Amino acid sequence: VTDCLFCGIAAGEIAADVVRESDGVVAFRGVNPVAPTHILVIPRVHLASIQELEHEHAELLGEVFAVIDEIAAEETLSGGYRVVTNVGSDAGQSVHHLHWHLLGGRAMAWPPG
Ligand code: DGP
Repeated sequence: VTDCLFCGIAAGEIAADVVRESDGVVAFRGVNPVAPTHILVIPRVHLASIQELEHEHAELLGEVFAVIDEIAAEETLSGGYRVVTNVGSDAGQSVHHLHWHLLGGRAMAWPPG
């Protein structure tokens, strides 16, 4: 989608610190990390948020979580980690291309702010 930052990163048109890529997904380090490991996992296809997921995306979702698992092992997040996806303004979603935050490397508070 034109003017979508994460479509630009997925296409390689906008620079990012990409840590993993596959047919369906791209993972890269976010700017302004809020944890020692803060990686964003996105589908290449433009979806605004999980609200736009359909049954046809089942395989893609499997890929997303397989990639998260692989990155968590690579980043040696053996103490655990958190996976978050923000939807809409109450959750503070600022980029409207579906993404999961993989956060780790420090203890997390609960409930989240
Ligand atoms: P959210 O608030 O859930 O929509 O998260 C947006 C994430 O995107 C946040 O972790 C910061 C990251 N981000 C925003 N702009 C850029 C950018 O230009 N490059 C990279 N690598 N990450 C970005």
